Amino acid sequence: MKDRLQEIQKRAFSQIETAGGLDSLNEVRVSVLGKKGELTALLKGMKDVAAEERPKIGAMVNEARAKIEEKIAEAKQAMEREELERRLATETIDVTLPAKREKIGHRHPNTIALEEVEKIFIGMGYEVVEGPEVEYDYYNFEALNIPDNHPAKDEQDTFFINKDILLRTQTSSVQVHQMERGRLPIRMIAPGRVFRADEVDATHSPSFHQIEGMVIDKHITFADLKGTLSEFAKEMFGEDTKVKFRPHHFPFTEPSAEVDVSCFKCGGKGCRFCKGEGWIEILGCGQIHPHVLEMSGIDPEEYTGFAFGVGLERIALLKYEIDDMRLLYENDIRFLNQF
Ligand code: 2U9
Repeated sequence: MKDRLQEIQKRAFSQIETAGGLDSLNEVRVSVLGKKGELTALLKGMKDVAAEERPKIGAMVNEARAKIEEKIAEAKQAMEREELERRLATETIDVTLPAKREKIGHRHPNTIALEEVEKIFIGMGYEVVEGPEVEYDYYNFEALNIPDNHPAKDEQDTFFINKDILLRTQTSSVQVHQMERGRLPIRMIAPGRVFRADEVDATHSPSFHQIEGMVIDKHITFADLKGTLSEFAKEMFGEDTKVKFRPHHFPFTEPSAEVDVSCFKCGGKGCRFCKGEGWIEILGCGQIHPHVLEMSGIDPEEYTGFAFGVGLERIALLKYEIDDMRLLYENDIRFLNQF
């Protein structure tokens, strides 16, 4: 028994010394000390040993086990140290290499244009108000002087959810809610997403964004409207921008106008950008129709007001000289990275 023990220990030591790595070291451990290992088998054979000899032999087996375990631990430590030294020698870091530039997100051109418009109107004392995208027919059409039989209702191809509920076609509904609250004066802009059953092309999308504005107070005149929108155009497109008001018709405003700005590319001489016109249309506006004020409980004899609407995408396309609206929705990172 004693000889057998010495032989196992001797062989284990030599296997540990020649082990080529942590895996083969583990193999030695399992084959000698494991459940089915040689040393364990030896212990099982103790039943054949004379009873008085057993404590002595048991102590010898335990001593051999401890020595082998110690030897394995030493070998393992040496291997790990060697591995560390090898990595330290080969894995060098060149601290003079330039750092990798972290990619950061960009604001969408719509967002940049919206924030710019908001900043201009906030500077003039307006508040920014938002409202629901799903609306009652009443707030989207009727309260804006567009009754059921009005041709404008057909022009704005509408996504109806049921007979009375729809996806708003304009953010004017937000302004109607604000009027109904009855807190005057009002000076607000209503930015947001609107929906129209349009086919997608370079200038149309079934979902786009508007910014509408409204002022209601005593003694508000068309001169206030002209002054406000001229100031907006100069701040948005440059100090030298000229503004032209062309008569137009909207059911919710009377009188109504469309506003052109002098082309900020050629200064009005006429170029490819303004299609030789020298002018670019940017928004619609007008004095709020007395009937619209009345329907929301505001006395048109006491209060007057003006309103306007701009297409946000239109502003973004003009500002950044983008010639296809679809680029604003595709989220192509190569496009967005430019802003
Ligand atoms: C109330 C009363 C009047 C809002 C107005 C326009 C003129 C206008 C278009 C511009 C391009 C919509 O995005 S677009 O297609 N809008 O021309 N909007 S006046 O008038 C209002 C709004 C609310 C209670």
